[in-house]
Amino acid sequence: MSKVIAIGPYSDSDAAALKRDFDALRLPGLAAIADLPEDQRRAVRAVAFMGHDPFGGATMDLLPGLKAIANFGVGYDAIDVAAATARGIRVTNTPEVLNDDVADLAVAMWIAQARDFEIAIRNARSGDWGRGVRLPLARKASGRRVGVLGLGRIGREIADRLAGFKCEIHYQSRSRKDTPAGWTYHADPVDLARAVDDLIVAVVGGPETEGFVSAEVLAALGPDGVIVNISRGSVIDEEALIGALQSGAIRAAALDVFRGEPQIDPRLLALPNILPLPHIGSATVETRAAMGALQRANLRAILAGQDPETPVN
Ligand code: 8YV
Repeated sequence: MSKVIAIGPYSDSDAAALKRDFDALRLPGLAAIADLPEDQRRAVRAVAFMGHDPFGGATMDLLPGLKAIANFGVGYDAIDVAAATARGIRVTNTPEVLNDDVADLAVAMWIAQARDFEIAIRNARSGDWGRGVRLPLARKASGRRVGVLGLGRIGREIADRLAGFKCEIHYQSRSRKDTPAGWTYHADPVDLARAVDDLIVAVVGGPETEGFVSAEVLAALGPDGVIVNISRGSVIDEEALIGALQSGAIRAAALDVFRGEPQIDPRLLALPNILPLPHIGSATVETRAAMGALQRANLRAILAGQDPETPVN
């Protein structure tokens, strides 16, 4: 009987490694746990979890021998960590190994919106260029004043890249960070938005940051502002964002994450001034392989009674 359950859309190689290393039982989702025979549920010691469906105490209670939830991803807002801790369950995540990919994507999205990639690609692909259809001029990206909301591991990588684009860097974090000279700290997100041209959201998801990017923050960003979100959909008040994009209160948005994803609010998709992506921040062969290896190292450690490499609790 399998001691490990694997849940999520793993790559073929990660799925094969979970099977090879742990004889993991693959399930389509958390809901399928309830359908397992009781002796199988009792045998489970660890869940290799990938995804964003809420993993709460009631699900944990279906697995009375559970010792570990090894999350495939740095963000673990889907997992009720307090409920896990109360049950003696270790939670782990996969930090650091995805920083480059997520930061690369954030900067790419920011440039894509400054330079109006979507309109330009359509112009070339459709043959409009050949027919002499002229494009409106885009905006310059280098040298803009950019605010990074959340200067954690990924936020810092984004800011370092933006510094290479000669941007003026502003950031908001719970506390002032040790940064290169000239980076400006703002305690309040509205103050941050007021001080910059564009805003990149890199703060962790979860209840503490729910709706952090409010209508007030968007208004403070202003009609030339672009907002980029590579964090979690929950961080932005999506109703306020839709209103701001419709009214022109901000210029554009580039979003890799959404409330209720993988469904996207049709009102957002109807807007010409958003660049939507299907949560691909860490989705490269190299990074997903590193995330999978770290997830399995954490599982191996906990099942052997040792401390995991990257514990959450
Ligand atoms: C997901 C992510 O892990 O790391 C995170 O927090 O959001 C992503 O890298 C990935 O989408 C798999 O669920």
